[in-house]
Parts: sequence; structure tokens; C-alpha cells
Amino acid sequence: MLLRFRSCRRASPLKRAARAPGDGGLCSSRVNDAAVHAAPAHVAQPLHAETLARFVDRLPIPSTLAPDGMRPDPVDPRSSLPYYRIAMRQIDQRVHRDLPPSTFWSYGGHVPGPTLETRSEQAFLVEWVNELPADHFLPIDHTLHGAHADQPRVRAVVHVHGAKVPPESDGHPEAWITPGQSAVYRYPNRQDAAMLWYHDHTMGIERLNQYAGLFGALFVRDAVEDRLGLPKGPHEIPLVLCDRIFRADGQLEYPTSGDPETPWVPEVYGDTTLVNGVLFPYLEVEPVVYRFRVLNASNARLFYLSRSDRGALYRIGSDQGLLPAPVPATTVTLAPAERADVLVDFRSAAGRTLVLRNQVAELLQFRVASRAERASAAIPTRLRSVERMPEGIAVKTRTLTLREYQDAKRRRMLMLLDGKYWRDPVSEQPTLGAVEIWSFVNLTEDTHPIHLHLVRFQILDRQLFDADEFLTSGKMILIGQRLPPDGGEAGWKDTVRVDPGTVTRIIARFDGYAGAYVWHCHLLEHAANEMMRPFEVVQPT
Ligand SMILES: [Cu+2]
Repeated sequence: MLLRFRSCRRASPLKRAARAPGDGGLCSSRVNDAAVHAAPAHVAQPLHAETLARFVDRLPIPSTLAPDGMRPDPVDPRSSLPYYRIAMRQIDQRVHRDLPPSTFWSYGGHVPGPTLETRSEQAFLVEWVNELPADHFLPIDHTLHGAHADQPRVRAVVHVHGAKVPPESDGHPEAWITPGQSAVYRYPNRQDAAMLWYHDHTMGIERLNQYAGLFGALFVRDAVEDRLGLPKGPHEIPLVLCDRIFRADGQLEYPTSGDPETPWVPEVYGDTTLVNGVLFPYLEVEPVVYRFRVLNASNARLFYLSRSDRGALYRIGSDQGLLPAPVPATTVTLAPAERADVLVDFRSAAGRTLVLRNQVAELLQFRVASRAERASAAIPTRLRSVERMPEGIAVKTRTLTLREYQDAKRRRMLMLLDGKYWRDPVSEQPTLGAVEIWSFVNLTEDTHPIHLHLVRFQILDRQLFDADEFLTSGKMILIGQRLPPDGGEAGWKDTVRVDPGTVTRIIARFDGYAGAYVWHCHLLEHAANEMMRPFEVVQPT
């Protein structure tokens, strides 16, 4: 628990100061606490979400998309693959009974987008079609890399987060398309059952495109999962969570710095949370065991989820699939982009209501019927074997800093991975098939969820260190024990919380495909302002 929260040990601003590489000026320290819910002061007419009637809208369940037929497989034209056509469009969608419809950008006409579902090894094609309007409705910062004024204002590219795909279908941030264009991606789906998700990844405006609504879920199924008899059909429910700021007229507000030349802000925290696109929804459930597939699709907020009766949430899976065994917990922590696969047993709550909370904020009400129409699924004792990767098989360890600088030219803060900008030469070039340890040294006061494309990994451990000493002298003084990952993160992961003042180590095998990928912080405002780097998987020589 200790590591989840901001370290109490704060350095003086000057001690934390650093010059941005190739830049000048001193850093000023700042506190930007994810727990603060307040909307920014300069929203002209903010919606006071706390005044909205609660639990008056039914929880929408995103529909599962049927393929638009079959198409020849570009890899093997003798066979054919399911083909989906998914258009990005501007829509109006009501987020609450008492609000006028809000403008969003959607995949397939709804936020979240439709759910895609496949079996492990069953490849499919998606034609992602940009039918967005000619102008963006959120504030573009033209000083950010890739978003300069000479670039089209409306650009989009889709990344399936957690998918093991060849580079040409990975949704590289610079592979964007403009309105009227489309791109066909092939997803091999050679991976374990898991909840993946698709979202926009466009260089310089990803945070705006996702905030506008461009995200949806993808489920991979497999035989191991089938054998467990987990709740399914109406008893398996995706919960896509994202915090947002709304104006009183129901329209999305994306905060700015106040400087029209450089509107970028370091993080966006909404004062209210959409659950499957609705504020304060309710869900009618039977008194049986349900399976919730929870995704944090926020730009920056971490969720600390619990039941209002403090009952158990049984975590059965993390980002990349099932855990070895269920892990009961009262709180489930989810950083942006992380997923939790959670069983909730409503059998002892028949005839009552319960609320899913984020800390003290109410998100979703469960109305538990007094009688079940069907028998409940059981909570399994064993799930899937997850063999731990021994450190000894790693051929390389990379130590990579997460560090805050001051961008003197722009008079704003800047966070860099390993002190490098996006445009710097590729420095992480793992060999195809090789195992590496990546050791993230967090010198900032934020938790950064670090995501690697292409690979799944395991968290080895986290250890506190003396960040002030490191910043002053460059000396690494580790403190205390190496702490193993929480039970809920003990399976396969694709995003890891790197907490402040820690060295967080992961181990990954870079198998699958050679080529150009990216790794980045999944706080989207950080990623947009240089906290993203290329990596390249290279063929063995
Ligand atoms: Cu970050």
C-alpha cells in the first residue's frame, strides 16, 4: 500500500531542479495530486456534477460487434478472415437523464465504442475509417511535437492496447489518417484470453482524441478461460471508466493552461466519472456471482475501487489475462490503461443495493434482486498457471529514468524518459526473442503508468531509493526491501505503475515481430509532451 501513494519525503524545489536536455532554465516543483477532484477554476460555466440526481440512468452495455463479412487474408490470400469496418464519427450522446446531449467523437456511433470479441489465434481485419469533422473541438497545442500548426487539425490512428501485432498494424503515433481516409489493420490475436482495448494514439493530440471519446474494449477468449466456468453472457459486464469535466450545458470541457499559445496542461482530472459513457448509472443484478471487466480509460486519474459495503472484490485477471488464483481485496487500484478482471459475489446482498466507489466518489449502483433466476457460477480456486520469468534469463538490463524538467522556452514542465525526447535516436533495440529487464527509476512525484507496445511482461519488484541523493550526486542508494508486485498484478501485464521514489523493474521477452514500436507513460498529457519513446525490435544477427 505504501508505494501507491505519493512519497511524504519532498525535496526542495531547487534540489529537484533539472535542466531539460538542450534547453535552459530551472525546474520548479509542483504538487499535482490525482486524488483532487476539483474542476479547474477557469471553466466558464462548470457543471456541478454533485447536484445531479444519482442512479437514474441504466448502465449501457456496449454492443458486441458482428463482422461485416469475410475478406481475403493479406498474409495468406487462400484463406479469409472476419472483417470489421469501424468509422470514427462525431456524435451527440446523453450522459445523464437531466443533461442535454454531449458532443463526442466515437468509434461506431457510441462512447465507448462497440466491443470486439475474438478467440486466441483467430485473426481478423479492421478497417478504421476516419469520418470525423474537419475541425477539432478541443484545444490543440501547436507547440507539442507532431501537432504543429502545419499539421492537419483532425488526425487519427488506432492502437489496440495490449495486442501483439506486427508494427504496420500497431497504430504507430505517426501513422495517422485524416478525414476521408481509412486504414486496414490485421490483428493476429496470438495471445492469451484477456481484455484489450482500442484507442486513439495520434502524435500530439492523442489526449484530446481519447478525451473526446475514442476508445472501446476488445476481448480475446481461449480454451483455458472456457474451462473455468466463469460468469458469462448477462453476468459478464464490461465497465469502462473515465473521468471528465463537463460544462453546465452538458458539453465536454478540456482544461487549458490559460495561455492560448501553449494550452497544454500537465494532467487532466475530471470531477465526475463516466461508466460506459453515463454518469452515476445503475445496474440491476441477480444475487449471483458476476464478472466485471474493468478498464481505466482516463487521461490521468488513478481509480481506487471498492464496494460501499467493503465486501470483497475477487481479482481474477490483470492486463494480459488470468491470474494464477483469485485475489480477494477490498480495494482495486487501476492506473490509466490498466484493466482488472473482477468477480463480485452478490449472493449475500439479495434485495439490497450496493455502490461501486472510487475512494469516496460514487460511480455505479448495483440493485440486487431478491431471487436469482439462474444458478450462480462458483468462484474458482485455480485459474491459469503463470510461470514466473527468472531474472537469470535476461540478456540485458536497461536502467531508464523518469524525470521532470523545466522547459524554459515554453515556461512549463516537461517529463522525459531516460532524459530523451521523442525525436532522439532510437536507444532501446531489443533483439527479437530476447528477454530483458527494464528498470524504471522514478525521480518525479507522480505515479507514471508505463506501457510497452507489443510485449507482455511481469513485474519483478519495486524498491524505494533516495531520489534526492540521486538528483544531487547521481548515486543510487536503495532503501529497504525489494517488494514483490501486489497479488492483483502478479500475472501478465502490459502497463506498470511506477510509483514516485521507486525503482520498478519489469521483465519481458521481446518476441512476436521485429520493427518499430513505442513505449510511453499512459498519463496522456505526459505522453503528448515527450514522455514517449520509440523502441525497435531487431532481428538477431
Ligand atoms: Cu507520466
